[in-house]
Amino acid sequence: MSPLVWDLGHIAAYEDLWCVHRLTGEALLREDLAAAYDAFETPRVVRGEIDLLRYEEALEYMGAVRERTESRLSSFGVSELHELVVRHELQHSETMRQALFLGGLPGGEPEDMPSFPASPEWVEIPGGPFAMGAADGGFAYDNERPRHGRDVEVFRITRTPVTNATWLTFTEGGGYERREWWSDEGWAWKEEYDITHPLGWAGGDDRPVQHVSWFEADAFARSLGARLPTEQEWEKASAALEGVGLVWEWTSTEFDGYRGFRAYPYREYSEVFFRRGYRVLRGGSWAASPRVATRTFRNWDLPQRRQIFSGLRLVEGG
Ligand code: AVJ
Ligand code: FE
Repeated sequence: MSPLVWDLGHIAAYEDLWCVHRLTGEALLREDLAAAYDAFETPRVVRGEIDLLRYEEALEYMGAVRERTESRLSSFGVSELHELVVRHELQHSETMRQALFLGGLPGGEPEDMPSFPASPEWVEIPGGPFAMGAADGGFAYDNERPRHGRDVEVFRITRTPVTNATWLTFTEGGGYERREWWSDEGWAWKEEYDITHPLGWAGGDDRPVQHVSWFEADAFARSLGARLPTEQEWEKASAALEGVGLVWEWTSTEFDGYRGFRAYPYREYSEVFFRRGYRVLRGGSWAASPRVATRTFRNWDLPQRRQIFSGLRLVEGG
């Protein structure tokens, strides 16, 4: 993860870049900070080793940027770029909560979560075509467009997320020892890092499991003769599901652009992550804003990641 102060400076730099520099053509407020707070020029591994603004300085920088943004609104109006920047900040608040979780600090765990049954109800989703992706009009990320037709076979999906209690059955039933339930890559990862349980347990038995990797989620599903949903199945079923938006839900789909994808407003938001082994997560989490996590929103992460607030639900058939 990044040091928390990096996120603060990055949120400010991103806002200045899009809400002032790109919108009006003016120079950045702090050109000297641009490289340090650019996610690609300064990747995570080095963020802890370079000079960063101290906490108070970062807040001051952020305040100055916000004033600049506001003062340009009267002549330039509110644009899609502003919405991009609002959602960017909201996404980074979730990233910061992941760091808080890893550090065992307040704010890294949900205050409360609803309860769900250990034996979930299965909902049948009829096969046939449906429109996938964000409709025209309104803000959506580039990777949610273009909206396009997809066909899925009939399948059954659990109405509610997998709970801690159900995960415990897997753990106690040899889930982390039964080779046949794991993919080759998943097994190698589990062995190398000696993984024997989720990275965290929040709430009681009947709360959604979180902090499981894609590798674990995939093995868990196989242990029950089920599988993870594809992202098109998830999106088609989404209106029939309960408990969406509590934990991100792993899908079996590798992150890629929809046919006809066009990068907007910059390639590094999504395109550079396509076909690089990232898996799509859907829904949202207790730490995510519903303004970001819509039913067409696509999150992605590597299959070994588990500091994220990630759980799953199951699918059969299809
Ligand atoms: C969509 C959560 C994968 O954190 O890498 C933040 C969001 N993009 N700044 C990420 C994002 C640029 C992105 N995820
Ligand atoms: Fe960012």
